[in-house]
Amino acid sequence: MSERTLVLIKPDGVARGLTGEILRRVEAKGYTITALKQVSASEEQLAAHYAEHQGKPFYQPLVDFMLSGPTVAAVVEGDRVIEGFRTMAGTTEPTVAAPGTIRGDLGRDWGEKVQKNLVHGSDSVESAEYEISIWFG
Ligand code: DAT
Ligand code: MG
Repeated sequence: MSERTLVLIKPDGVARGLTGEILRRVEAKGYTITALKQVSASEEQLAAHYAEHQGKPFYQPLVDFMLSGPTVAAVVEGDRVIEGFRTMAGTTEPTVAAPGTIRGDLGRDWGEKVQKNLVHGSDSVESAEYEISIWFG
């Protein structure tokens, strides 16, 4: 069933010049990019996007990292793309993400205060619609 998801290439991915490589993987898989832009996220956007994590110890470092440079935001469509993109991204911590995944192949940095894991993908239909509204209005 076709659905859509929000994909973010986080500031580490943009800064390392991996935007093209990550979008190439999305397109090679057969998904369709239906909206795409580079944005400098605001604190308000990030508070909404990461509302579920507010109060956790990694919340402020995460927000500060997301404020550290531009992010590329994309709406991606395809059959079961929500789960499919998260599989392509790999597990949250890039140091242990599987080879073949974006985080496993390209990611490396993970610490108490720095979580550079290159990409975000929505985790449900509801969060996808919510997050697309945050990033694309
Ligand atoms: P994901 O990005 O895999 O969906 P998530 O939604 O649980 O992971 O968390 C959002 C981001 O927050 C994640 O990409 C990096 C950071 N994060 C999550 N869990 C963390 C932890 N235990 N320590 C530090 N940062 C964490
Ligand atoms: Mg998440």
